[in-house]
Amino acid sequence: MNANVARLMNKQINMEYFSAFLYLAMAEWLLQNDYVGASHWMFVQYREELNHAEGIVQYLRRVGEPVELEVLEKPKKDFDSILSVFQEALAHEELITASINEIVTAAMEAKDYSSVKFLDWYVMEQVEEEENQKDNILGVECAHGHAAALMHFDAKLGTRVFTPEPIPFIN
Ligand code: OFO
Repeated sequence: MNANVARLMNKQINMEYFSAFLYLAMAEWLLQNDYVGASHWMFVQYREELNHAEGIVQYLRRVGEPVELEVLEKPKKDFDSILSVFQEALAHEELITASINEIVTAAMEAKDYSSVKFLDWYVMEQVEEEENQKDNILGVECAHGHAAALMHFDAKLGTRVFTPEPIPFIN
């Protein structure tokens, strides 16, 4: 594998594990602030991120490229409101999208077409990731600070079910 592509893939593993840590920290803040449903939603997201990280780990193992694990940054634990949690989650997902796009560009430049194909799933997953956070922001905004409406939205978030997503060629 091209050295730059391998470096970016390994960096992405770290970013996906950091996403998991960040969402676990958000889930904890939400729980401590009585948003039980939203906390559950974020906990499901935490588990999804572990799956994303593992997908890249498994891909590197299959192509014989060494996996290099780095120290994880400490996620923040305090947030201003449930709205700011989802806004920060969206900003984080936009960062992840840019990072995935950077690997695809590097893989294309290196004519590493199997990596380009593998990353297809991640490219489309990012559309969903950003969409989810936008929906969450809208859900909170539509409640206009009314406790009953917010509780209703929180209950809806509590129905999210974790289903491990099959990552092509890996799961
Ligand atoms: Fe792994 O997609 Fe979110 O961060």
